[in-house]
Amino acid sequence: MIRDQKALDQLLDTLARFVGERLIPLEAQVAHDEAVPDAIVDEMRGLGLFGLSIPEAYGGLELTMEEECLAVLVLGRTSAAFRGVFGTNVGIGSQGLLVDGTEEQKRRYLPKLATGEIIGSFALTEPDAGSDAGSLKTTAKRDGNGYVINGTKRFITNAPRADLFTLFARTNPCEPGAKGVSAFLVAAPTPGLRLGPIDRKMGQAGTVTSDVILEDCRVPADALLGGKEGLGFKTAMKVLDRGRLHIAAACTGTAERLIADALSYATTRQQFGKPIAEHQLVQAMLADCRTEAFAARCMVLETARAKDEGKDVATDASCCKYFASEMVGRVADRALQIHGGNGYMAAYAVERFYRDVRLYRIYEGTSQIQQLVIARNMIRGIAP
Ligand code: COS
Repeated sequence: MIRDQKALDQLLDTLARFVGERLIPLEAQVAHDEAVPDAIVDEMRGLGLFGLSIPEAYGGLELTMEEECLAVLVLGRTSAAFRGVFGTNVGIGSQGLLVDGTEEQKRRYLPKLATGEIIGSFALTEPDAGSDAGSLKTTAKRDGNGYVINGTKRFITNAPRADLFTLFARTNPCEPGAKGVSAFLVAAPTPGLRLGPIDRKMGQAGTVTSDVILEDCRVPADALLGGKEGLGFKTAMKVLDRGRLHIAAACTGTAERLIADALSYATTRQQFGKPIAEHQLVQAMLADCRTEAFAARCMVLETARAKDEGKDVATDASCCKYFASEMVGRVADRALQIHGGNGYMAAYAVERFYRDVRLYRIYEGTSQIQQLVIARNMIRGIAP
């Protein structure tokens, strides 16, 4: 749903200029330094990027899902490292609070998340609980007027920058599955919470992840999200439904960037006496990229509109995440192929994007988990 086309066009225009003039020129530096410059983070704050999805009542821009996806399509046209800075505040680091938090919890944290004064992070995954999120082992034991949390969370995006974790732990040891899980709002620093070293990764240099280790970490009772035990798994699933749509938009934006780079290369690079874009086998690769990215764009925007209408989009969000993340992998592969030997060289952005996009098929639910969700919902008759 688009509330005000003119205001949205202005925002998208500003974002496109920010991406083109400020972020793309810094991509190689950010990959080398593995850090986004502070000045750029300040500019992101000024543009309201941390609060894209947070309601205006809490200081955010309150974009609808369709508007957010359109913004992310633009932001996806540059390195994931940039979106990584504010992405958790827009998505998994704020949405649990937004969908299931108490009014008091929302008022305490959302305004600061919206301005980027604090960074939110989502701590679900563990060393032995990845796709099987309901099997997590971290415990939160009721103790007097609070809880004591013990366990290790793994690959936690933005943990080294985070001031607030939406953290999932088992409050009912007798219930080994999803029903025994609760969500907590854990501030950092808190005694008993420490971070592992920053993970070394294949790509996405400049996005930071690490373990979050909890050793007798005591939190007050009002850190329990929504004030009720046993609802944490459902909160996580609702957050991921939305996150999957956001990621699908990011994948599609990145595919569109890669297509632009491949087209520009193909129309200038000469072989056999003419630009390689005039060779039909190169044209086939360009056409396949365009067709698939267009399909993903249509899927994402239609699903976003359905979500804005209040429809249950769990199945279609998984379809979008599954298709768009696999699609951008194929597009990156073809874009690299079009660049030939140059595509394998670090001097060309496609080499970096090829590594960066590999993660999209894994995080916020692997392709196999998306297939499982889609098929399960079809069998249960929840999805047509
Ligand atoms: N929205 C709301 N509730 C949901 C839901 C959704 N999208 N999906 C499931 N639930 C509810 C179910 O309705 C069920 O509730 P009841 O017990 O009241 O019936 C409960 O949650 C448990 O669901 P289910 O039985 O389907 O859970 P499973 O343990 O079988 O796991 C999958 C389901 C595999 C889908 C889940 O574990 C998953 O998404 N795993 C991937 C996790 C992931 O994406 N990790 C990435 C890291 S986070 S960045």
